Amino acid sequence: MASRQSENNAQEETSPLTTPNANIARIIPSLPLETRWPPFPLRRYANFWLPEVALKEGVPGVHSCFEPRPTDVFLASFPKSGTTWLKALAFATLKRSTHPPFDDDHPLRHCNPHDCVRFLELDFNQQKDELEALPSPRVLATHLPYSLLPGSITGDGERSGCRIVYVCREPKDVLVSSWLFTRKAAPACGVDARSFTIQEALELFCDGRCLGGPQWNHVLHYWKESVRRPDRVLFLRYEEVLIEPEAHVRKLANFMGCGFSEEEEERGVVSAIVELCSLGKLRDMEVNRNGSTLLGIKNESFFRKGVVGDWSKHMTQEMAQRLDKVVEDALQGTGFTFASTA
Ligand code: PAP
Repeated sequence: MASRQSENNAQEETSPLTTPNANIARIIPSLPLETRWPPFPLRRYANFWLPEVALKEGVPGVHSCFEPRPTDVFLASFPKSGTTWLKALAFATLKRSTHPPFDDDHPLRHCNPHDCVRFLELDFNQQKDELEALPSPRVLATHLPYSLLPGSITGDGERSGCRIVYVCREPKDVLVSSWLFTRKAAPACGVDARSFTIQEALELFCDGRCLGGPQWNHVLHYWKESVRRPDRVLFLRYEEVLIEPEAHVRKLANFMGCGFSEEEEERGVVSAIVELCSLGKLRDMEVNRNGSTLLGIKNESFFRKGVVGDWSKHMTQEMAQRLDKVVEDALQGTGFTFASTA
């Protein structure tokens, strides 16, 4: 029990961590292993449970070879918190002069958002040249915890770091979305996860033993940085973006240094971006109905209900209270809460 409390303790997790380096790969076999959340084996490194494959290749590659540009924008999130949506909104906003949202051949009409905005740590070594060839300003994404991003991105010494946009979501909805996604997507990785129950997922999630977990520590560290450096880290809440998408697109644009002009406002560019990136529109596109992207996972798996509170259809009140209590205990004294302040 003592070790679990220590694993979940938010104060401990957000203290400065040693910088990972290209040697992570060598110590992987000695790191704690978790194989119960399909489909990937996870290893506990620097207080977070991460896919073994990302630790072997992506993270060392990012730390040793990735060269951020001052104009880069990074979209960060814990998995199943609104990443796909944020990718679409940020890409459509930042690239609107080249790709106006009204265009019939807008990239989001024939590519999945995960193909428009790549994950940095996924196959970094394979996509290095591709990422380097992207025109500035680039928009890239990551599920890595803040403490595992290279200092060249977060800012160290003389460097002020890149802009980071983080999207967070209420833990019970994240858990249910992750669990359903796992069952649906695992077969693409050759794993049958039909017998993976919500009870098993809950236990693992409460212990932080899921991809990127503990979820609340992932969120907390980005939130703290957004309070410390609001000009560099923008913290968004999925639930609030759902309520006021246009206001959030304007906020996103201002933060990325490409605020909307009056003329654009008059032409309805903001609402066109929101419409283009809406769940209904994206889900209906041919590429998202029949295509596949990341690791061969079907694009349709990234678009489900996109609502607040769907956890209640899959979890009992007792299960919900258990997770709420774990999160409440872990966040005690941090000043952060998942309750929306809007
Ligand atoms: P990822 O981390 O694997 O990329 P991510 O996009 O963060 O996944 O999460 C998927 C969730 O975002 C799904 O939530 P649900 O399971 O509760 O329904 C998905 O439906 C939702 N989502 C995807 N696209 C949109 C969108 N355009 N608008 C609102 N929600 C969306």
